[in-house]
Amino acid sequence: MIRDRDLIAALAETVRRFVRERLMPAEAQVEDENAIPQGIIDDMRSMGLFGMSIPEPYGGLGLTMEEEALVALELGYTSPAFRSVIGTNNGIGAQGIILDGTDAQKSYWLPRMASGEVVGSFALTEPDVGSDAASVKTTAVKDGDSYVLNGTKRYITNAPVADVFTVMARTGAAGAAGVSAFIVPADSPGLSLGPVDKKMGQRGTRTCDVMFDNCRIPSDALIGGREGQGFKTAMKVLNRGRLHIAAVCTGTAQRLCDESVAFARSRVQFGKPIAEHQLIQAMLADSATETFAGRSMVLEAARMFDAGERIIQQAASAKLFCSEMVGRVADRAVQIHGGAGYMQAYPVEHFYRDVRLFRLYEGTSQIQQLIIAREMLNA
Ligand code: COS
Repeated sequence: MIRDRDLIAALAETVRRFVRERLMPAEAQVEDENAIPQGIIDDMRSMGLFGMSIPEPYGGLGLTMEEEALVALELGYTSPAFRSVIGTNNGIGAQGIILDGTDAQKSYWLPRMASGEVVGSFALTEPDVGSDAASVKTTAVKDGDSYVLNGTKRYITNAPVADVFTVMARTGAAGAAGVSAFIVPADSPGLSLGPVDKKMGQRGTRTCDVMFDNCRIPSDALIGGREGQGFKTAMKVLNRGRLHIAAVCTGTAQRLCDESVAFARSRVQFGKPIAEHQLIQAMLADSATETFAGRSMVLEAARMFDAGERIIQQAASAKLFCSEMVGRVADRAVQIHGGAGYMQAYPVEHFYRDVRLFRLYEGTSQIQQLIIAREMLNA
């Protein structure tokens, strides 16, 4: 749902200009330094991007899912690390509080996240728990007015810069019903971070382990004030997150199409630009068609989300299709670039590595297939 077409068109246009004038020129620097320049983070803060999906009463822009998807399509056009700076505050780091938090939790944390003063992060995955998210082993044991957390979370996006974590931990028996979600400030005693992970791509986005060693937090840190709701909170957060990721994938696919067209026009072989060779045209056409399909799918699923429909299947389908699709588009982009595509001097080289993650996080492609089939069979 788009509430005010002119307003959202203006926001998307502002983000498009920011991406082209500010972010794209910094892509090589981010690759080299594995960090986002502080000036860019400050600009994102002043544009309100940290709070684009946080409701207006809490200081955010309160974008609907369709509006958020339109912005994510723009942000996807550049290195994914830039989007990750604000990704957790709008997505998995804040949505648990937005969806299921108490009024006090929302009033305290959301304005701080919306302004970018506080960076949020989402801690579900563990060394032995990934796809089987209901099996979290990190424990939270009630002790008077506190909970005491013990365990390790793994590959946690933005953990090295996070001020607060949404942590899924076990308060009850085995399975989904024994999982609760907590808001854990990064400076809680007993919380420590592992070394920054060395990854295949998405340089500039930092992940690391988060360890809890008798980490004591007040009992009002329990999201929603009710035990046993954490798995459902996490799943609802991921429904929305998967649509967002699908939009980012599609934005990246558009960038790869544009890079491919530009290269194909300028590269001359057999006496003419390779764009005039039909085998190159076939790859361009396939990539453009798939990108259009992704865009259509994301926006339709986002509209359904805004209409309050059950979109578990559609979110999983969009994530599955768009993450696999951008992998194919990146592969063709490298192919069209030929040897140049293997060189770091051309952006398609890092996008080829960057997009690999989209098929893994927020649920692998195989998990999306399981979710889609379950929804079909249980209907
Ligand atoms: N949206 C809303 N609610 C959901 C849901 C979803 N997508 N998926 C499950 N639930 C609810 C169920 O309705 C059920 O509620 P009831 O107890 O009231 O019936 C509850 O959560 C437990 O669900 P279920 O029994 O289906 O749990 P499973 O262990 O079978 O879930 C999957 C299996 C694969 C769906 C789940 O573990 C999953 O999504 N894994 C991937 C996790 C992931 O994306 N990890 C990446 C790390 S985060 S970057």
